[in-house]
Amino acid sequence: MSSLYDFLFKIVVLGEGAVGKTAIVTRFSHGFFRTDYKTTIGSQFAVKNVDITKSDQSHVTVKLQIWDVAGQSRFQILRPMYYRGSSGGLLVFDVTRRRTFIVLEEWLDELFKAIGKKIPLILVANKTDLPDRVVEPAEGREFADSHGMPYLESSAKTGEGIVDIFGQLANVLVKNREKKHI
Ligand code: G3D
Ligand code: MG
Repeated sequence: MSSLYDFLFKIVVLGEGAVGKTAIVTRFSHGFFRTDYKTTIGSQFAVKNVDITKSDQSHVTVKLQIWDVAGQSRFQILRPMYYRGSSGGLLVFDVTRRRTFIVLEEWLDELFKAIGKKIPLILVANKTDLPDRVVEPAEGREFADSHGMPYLESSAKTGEGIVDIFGQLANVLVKNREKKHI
């Protein structure tokens, strides 16, 4: 094949400030966790290829353009611009801060208003390495079920769950795209 990838998708990473959006994207795209990066200003994106094995056992390469959007309210006015054209996303909360879980609905609204349709999302419960967890898996799963999205847990610090999150999202996006072309 002449191209370096079979599919290209823009995905957005949403959630309150400090839930770990930048840490998740950095861990996935560069393979490390660092604590000295600056708070995301506005938005930035990373690019990474993911290999998917389809149900017929064929392989495809999916290029993900991952937009890490600033969660702080002062960036609210800018965010819709970054959401446009996205095919899917990650909705992230911090299991040690209940507030970040309670506001998930607002993030869904903001995204939906900006792009005018539903797109595949994965609910990501991050910071599972920390001992002071307050949001239980059952609560996360219930929210995810009620919105028809998968629920996955992660720690950007240890790397647990990170590759799986992007792999699952890429899989769903490829399936969706192929359905449209039948
Ligand atoms: P954001 O992009 O959603 O705003 P960041 O969040 O990725 O900037 O992360 C916010 C803080 O949480 C950072 O700490 C980061 O190191 C920490 N963090 C992110 N993910 C995890 C995780 O899975 N486990 C733990 N223990 N910490 C995490 P600092 O102290 O640098 O502000
Ligand atoms: Mg950030």
